[in-house]
Amino acid sequence: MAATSSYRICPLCEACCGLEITHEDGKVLSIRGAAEDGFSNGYICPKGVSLADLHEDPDRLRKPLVKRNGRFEEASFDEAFAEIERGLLPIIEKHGPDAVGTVLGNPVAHRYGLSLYAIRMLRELRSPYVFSASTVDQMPKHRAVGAMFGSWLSVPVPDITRTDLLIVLGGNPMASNGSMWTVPDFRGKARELRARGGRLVTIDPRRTETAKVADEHHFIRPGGDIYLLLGMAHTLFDENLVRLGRLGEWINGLKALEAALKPFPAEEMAPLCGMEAETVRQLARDLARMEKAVLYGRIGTCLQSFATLNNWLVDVINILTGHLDSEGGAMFPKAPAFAHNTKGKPGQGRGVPVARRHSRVARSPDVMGEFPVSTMAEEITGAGENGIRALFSVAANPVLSTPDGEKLAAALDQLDFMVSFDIYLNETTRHANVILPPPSALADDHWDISFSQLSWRNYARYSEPLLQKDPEQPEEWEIIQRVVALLRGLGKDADIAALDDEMTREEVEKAAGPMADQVMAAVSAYRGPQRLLELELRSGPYGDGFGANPQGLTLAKVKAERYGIDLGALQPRIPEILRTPSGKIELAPEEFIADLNRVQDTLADPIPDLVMIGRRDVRSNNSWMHNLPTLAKGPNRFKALINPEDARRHGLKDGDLAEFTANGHTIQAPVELTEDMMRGVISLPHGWGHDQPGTKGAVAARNPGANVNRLIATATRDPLSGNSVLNGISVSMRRAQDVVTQAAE
Ligand SMILES: Nc1nc2c(c(=O)[nH]1)N[C@H]1C(S)=C(S)[C@@H](COP(=O)(O)OP(=O)(O)OC[C@H]3O[C@@H](n4cnc5c(=O)[nH]c(N)nc54)[C@H](O)[C@@H]3O)O[C@H]1N2
Ligand SMILES: Nc1nc2c(c(=O)[nH]1)N[C@H]1C(S)=C(S)[C@@H](COP(=O)(O)OP(=O)(O)OC[C@H]3O[C@@H](n4cnc5c(=O)[nH]c(N)nc54)[C@H](O)[C@@H]3O)O[C@H]1N2
Ligand code: SF4
Ligand SMILES: [Mo]
Repeated sequence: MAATSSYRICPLCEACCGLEITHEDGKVLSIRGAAEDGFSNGYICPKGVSLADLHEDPDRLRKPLVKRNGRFEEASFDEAFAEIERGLLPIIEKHGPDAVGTVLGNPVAHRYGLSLYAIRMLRELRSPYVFSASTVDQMPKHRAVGAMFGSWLSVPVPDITRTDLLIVLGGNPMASNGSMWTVPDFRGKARELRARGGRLVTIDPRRTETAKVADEHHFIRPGGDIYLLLGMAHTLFDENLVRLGRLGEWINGLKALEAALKPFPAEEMAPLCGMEAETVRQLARDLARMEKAVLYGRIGTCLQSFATLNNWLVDVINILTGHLDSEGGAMFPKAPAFAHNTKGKPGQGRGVPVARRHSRVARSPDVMGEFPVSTMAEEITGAGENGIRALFSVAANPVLSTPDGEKLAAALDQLDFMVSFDIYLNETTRHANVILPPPSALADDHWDISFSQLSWRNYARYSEPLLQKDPEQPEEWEIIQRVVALLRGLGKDADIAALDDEMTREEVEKAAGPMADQVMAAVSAYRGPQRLLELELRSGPYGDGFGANPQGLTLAKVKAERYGIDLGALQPRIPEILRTPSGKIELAPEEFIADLNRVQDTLADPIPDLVMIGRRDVRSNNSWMHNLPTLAKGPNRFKALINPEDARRHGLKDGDLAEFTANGHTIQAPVELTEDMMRGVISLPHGWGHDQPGTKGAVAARNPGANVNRLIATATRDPLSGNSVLNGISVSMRRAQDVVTQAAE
């Protein structure tokens, strides 16, 4: 076969770049950014290039693993499903579905088949014990926008190509490529912003890669964002800068907000966030003064105790300065498929449910249908007879990604049965009884199920499978559908195509009522996740309405355009997007106002001597891409960045190995001295610690790093969202006794 060039949307991070991949006989020859893709304009990062490594990685699982007598053995899918039937079903029969927990990891959001069928599995299982990476990440954002706009995913994103001022708080898009904001080629867009006279400002305890391409950078004390944001919001009222504009008539709670902000003037807040009062006020004035400006907060604002309040206040400030839902401000994307905020009656809804249930041990409320992932270990070991006895881990590595990995690993060992849907035998899946691997990502088709709802521009893009999968190997959705069949008691040999037909039909009946037959007939060309996508596209906001609007989108039309269909720049969506019971933006939700009391209680707290925060690197991705040679080469990335003054105080020199202690655990990391760090702050990346016995990752094991999450206790959360506090952790630091200076390669 001659070399072919195929278009492929990168499934690795939120930027969703379009790639051009040449391949021949199942081998990847080259990967580059697709220049003609108007969404990502040819952008690609080193991780995108490493898709070839991922495809070839000899350690990536091709066959299921089944644990027998404590050892993993390769097995056929048939044997693996038989093992699940034998090991899992009796547990459910005896203890009910509540005995089964599920933990979903980050790649679930990046693979639409996995995402849609994992949801189907959760519905079938009917256990409330669902956990995910969202509660060590963006849950505070969902909690905030849910209360304000009535839908978990109505997240406004910066309209970067039209703004004149972008303030980035606690995000580093130059390394992360953007998050809760799909913005491929942030660097290029930031450059254009500055070229047209606009300004980029960063606020971060580290002078980051993004700070280095910005006009202005301010250090902020970790966890200090709440004081900064309160001081800014206070300033807007204090200096009479509030301009609601068009949104005025869609707002509830302005007076309550103003009253609640009274105790938080910039002068009192500034020392608590480590900034000057004048800077806090000036930032508020700059936003208020500019016609097109936007404040964007990301993970730095989420991994702290007042995370929901931070995320609320970011949008509050955008609203008070007239920048929400307006050109060049923070705008709501309108996705062509799967968006809750394009369904139902426009402008009003039921809002979002919270605290319908509470976890058994910590009594932590559910948010977005989940309990905090930091409660998972105690829900296994501490809930007695009623605890979790079996677990599904779906593309998740919580032993490295969630607080106190050691405690969680011990809890996983106490499970009666565990099934992992995963591509690696790693720190988490090594605890499983069965691991079920999907085919290579390059053998899968792709639609951005989550990120089309967070995009800098509205677009419909789809990519076909690029390589043929092994015919013996089921697709990932088929693997999950077969587990669903097991849960239904249909046995491992069930006809899953028929079951998929039946379940899809049930879903269509709910949405289309008496039209169900017609709708099912209209989408009969497809099956599996493609059929669900076709249904969503055609019934979506740009869809053909199954014929009612012949100009509208169908999957066939999207497929016919190699680089997708441009649906235009972001447009104002208020009031249409609102799904609150009042039909208004709730500016001052009661629970948020009440949580301000907790802020007042902290005003006199002492400031810790040394705290740890996280960091991302362009050549790394959470915990699972450390086994790919193209990314692993170059200097060691697992190192602690510290300010030279802190190093001096602790007798450390550049390159020394230091010990960091907290939560009863100690880890070691080499230190790098840099003025880029704020004093009193140490930056260490998460996702390392590949030295566990019984894992399979030869490249990763050569440079294992250590698991920073061992230093973090499970109990510290933002009470409103259940999100873990992972940054601003007080640690002690000293020089390691036996210094093994690791020369950087
Ligand atoms: N201290 C600290 N901790 C953090 C963070 C931090 O900033 N600081 N960040 C947090 C954040 S934002 C996140 S999102 C979490 C991530 O937390 P997790 O989602 O638990 O961790 P990942 O490292 O993304 O692990 C993904 C897993 O999916 C598997 N996988 C990859 N692709 C596929 C696939 O196509 N199918 C299947 N079935 N499996 C696949 C990988 O092998 C791996 O086991 O970590 C969090 N942890
Ligand atoms: N290359 C690469 N890209 C990734 C990932 C990856 O691991 N590697 N992970 C992906 C995932 S899962 C996510 S969620 C996104 C995250 O995307 P981003 O939010 O952009 O993530 P970070 O690069 O960790 O940037 C967070 C910044 O917050 C700062 N910070 C820490 N504590 C505080 C604080 O208390 N206040 C303030 N204001 N700032 C603070 C940190 O110094 C850091 O610069 O990235 C995604 N993209
Ligand atoms: S920025 Fe993200 S989506 Fe783009 S190539 Fe890199 S990993 Fe893939
Ligand atoms: Mo994340």
